[in-house]
Amino acid sequence: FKLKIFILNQFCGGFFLNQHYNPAFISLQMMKHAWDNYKRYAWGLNELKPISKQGHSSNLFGNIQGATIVDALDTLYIMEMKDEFKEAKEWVERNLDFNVNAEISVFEVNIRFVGGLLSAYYLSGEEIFRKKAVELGEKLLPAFNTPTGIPWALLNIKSGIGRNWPWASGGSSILAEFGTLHLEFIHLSHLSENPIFAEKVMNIRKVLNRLDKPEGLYPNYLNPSSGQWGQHHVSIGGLGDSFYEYLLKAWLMSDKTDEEGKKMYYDAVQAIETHLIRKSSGGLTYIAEWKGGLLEHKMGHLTCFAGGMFALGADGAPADKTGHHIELGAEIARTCHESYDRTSMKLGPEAFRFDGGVEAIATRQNEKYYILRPEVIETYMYMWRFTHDPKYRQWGWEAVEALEQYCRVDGGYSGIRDVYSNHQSHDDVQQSFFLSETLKYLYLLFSEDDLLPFEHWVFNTEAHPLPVLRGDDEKKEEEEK
Ligand code: DMJ
Repeated sequence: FKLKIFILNQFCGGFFLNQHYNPAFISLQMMKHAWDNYKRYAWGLNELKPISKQGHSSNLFGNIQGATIVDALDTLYIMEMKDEFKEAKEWVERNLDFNVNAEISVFEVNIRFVGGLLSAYYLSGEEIFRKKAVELGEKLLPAFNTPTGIPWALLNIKSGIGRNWPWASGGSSILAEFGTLHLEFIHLSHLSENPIFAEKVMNIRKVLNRLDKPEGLYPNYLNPSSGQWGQHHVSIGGLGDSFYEYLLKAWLMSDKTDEEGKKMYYDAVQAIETHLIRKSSGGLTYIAEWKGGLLEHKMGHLTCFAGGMFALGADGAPADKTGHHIELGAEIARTCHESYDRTSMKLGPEAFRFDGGVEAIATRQNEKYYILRPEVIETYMYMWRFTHDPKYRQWGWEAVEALEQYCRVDGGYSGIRDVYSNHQSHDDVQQSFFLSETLKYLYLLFSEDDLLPFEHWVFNTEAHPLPVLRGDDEKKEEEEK
C-alpha cells in the first residue's frame, strides 16, 4: 500500500502525499479497481467473485441481473467517472429487465435497485432511470397484498405471489425490511404522480402505531396476517436497523414536515437509550440486543450505522438534547473503531461482545468475518461532517489501508473470513454495497462538505442520495436565492 502511494506520488507530483486524505485515491485507485474487475469478469451479472474471477449470483435478486451496475451508478457519477457512468447507463437501457420469473427480496431490490435508479435519475436527470424505477416499483406492489398491508419479504415478480422467510418467527415479516421502503416509495409517488406508493408505506406506519410496544420498543417480527408481533426480539442491528434510520430520514426528507416520523424516531431512541444502550466496565458505550426483556451484550457491525444516525438526528432532538445525541454518536463511533483496532487486520468483525471478560471483540468463530460492510465508515463520515474532528478522517484512512492490504486482490476486493487471523482467507465475494456504500462514504469523508450537502440530500440505507422534497413556497424561495 505504502509503495503504491509512493509510486502514485512519483506520477502525480506528490499530490497524494501533500494531501494525505485525498478523495482521488478512493476514486482513481479503489473504485476503478472494483469496477474494472467487475466489468472484466462479471459484467451484467449481479456481483463479482474476485478470487475465482467470475460472476456471483445471490438469490436476493432472483434472476434480476446487474445489481453491481445499478448499485454503483450514483457512485460513478459522484466520482466523475464519466466513461464508466455512460457504459453503466447503456447497460441499463439495453439490458435491465424486470419481466422475469423471479422470486426476489422486496427489501434488497428496493434499497439497491429502486434506490440506485432513483439517485441516478436525480443526479443525472436521465429519464431512463426514472422510468425503470417506477416500472420496478409497480412490480413490487403485489407484496402489499396481505390482510394488514404489511408486505411480504419475498415476492415472485411474475406471478405476484408473496411469502415470508421460513425462519422468521411464525410467518412474520421483518421490521428492517418492511420498515425500509418509505423513502423510495415516497419518491416513486412524487415522480410518477401516482399516490399508491406513498399510501402503501403510510399504511405500514398506521399498523405500527396501533400496536402496543413492549417498553416502547419495536420487536423485529410482525405477522402480516394477524397484525400481531412475533417473538419479542429487539435489535438496532440486523432485522431492526434501517427501520429506525428511515423514521428519522422520512422526517428530514419531507423538509421536516413529517411530524409523525419525527415523533416515532425520537420516542424510539428514548426507549433504546433506556433499555439497550449500556457502558462496558472499560468505558465503551454499546447497543445491546433485547430478547423478551433479557439483554444479550453483543453488538453487530450493522449496528455501527447508529452512530451516524444519532448525529444526523441531533439537531432535531427534543429539549436541549442536541449535544447529548452528538455525544452518543461519538461514543458509538469510538466503540466501533475499537472493534476494528482490536483485530489483527484492523477491520471489524461481524459481531463483537461485551461479556465473559471481553470488550468489543468477537468470541465466536462464525462472527469473525468482514464482508466489506460500510456501517463504521458511514458513521465516521457523519461524525466528520458534524464535528470536523480530524480523528474521523484518520480512522477512515486506517480502514483504507486495511482494505488495501487485506481485501484488495488482483481480481477486485474480497471479504475476509477471520479478521483476527494473521493469514488472510478470502470469502471471494465483492458485495455490490462495497461500491454503493463503503467507497462512496469514504469518498465523502475525504471530500468537502458541499458535495451532497445534508440540507438537500438524504441517503437511503444503501447510500443512494435522494433529494429533500420541498413544498412549493420553499422551492420558489430557493430559486429566487
Ligand atoms: C446494505 O445492503 C445496507 O446498508 C443495509 O441496510 C444493511 N446491510 C448492507 C450493508 O452492510
